[in-house]
Amino acid sequence: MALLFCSLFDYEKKTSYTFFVVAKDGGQKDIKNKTVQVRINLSDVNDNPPVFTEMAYRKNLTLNTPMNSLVLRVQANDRDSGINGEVRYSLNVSGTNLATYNMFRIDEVSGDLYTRQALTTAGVHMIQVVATDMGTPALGSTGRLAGKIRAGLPQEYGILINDKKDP
Ligand SMILES: [Ca+2]
Ligand SMILES: [Ca+2]
Repeated sequence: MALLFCSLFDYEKKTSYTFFVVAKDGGQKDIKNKTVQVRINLSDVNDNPPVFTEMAYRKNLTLNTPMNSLVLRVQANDRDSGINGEVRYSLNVSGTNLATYNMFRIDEVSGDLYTRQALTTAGVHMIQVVATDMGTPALGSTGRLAGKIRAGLPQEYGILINDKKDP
């Protein structure tokens, strides 16, 4: 006996299926039926990358904000289960000016972005944050942060994050 399925299964939509299979004997008289219940449990595969919750984050900070100050929390959600949906954050050194990269650090679990040093100079900074799940193979997304420290009043630090999935 073979079962043919005509649609794709998606663990994120339904994790198990239950149905009945009826077996009939081939006799013409006194036909006997046998019914058996079949249950199929699906396993999750890592088919969803983390997706940042916001297209743009904005935060004002005063000039001379001290080191180890919380700037903002970035968050990316992953629809997969278990480690396939567990997200880790990092700053992308290759996509960020080294001086800017050295000004910030990110908590890899919480996504909290902190100042690594006091913000003492005005300027525009571009930061790339990467959200990666822990599946095998891992899937990732890149968030682009554009930060601006203004010297004049009001002094502020604005950050934009644009979600851009890696190809
Ligand atoms: Ca999945
Ligand atoms: Ca995933």
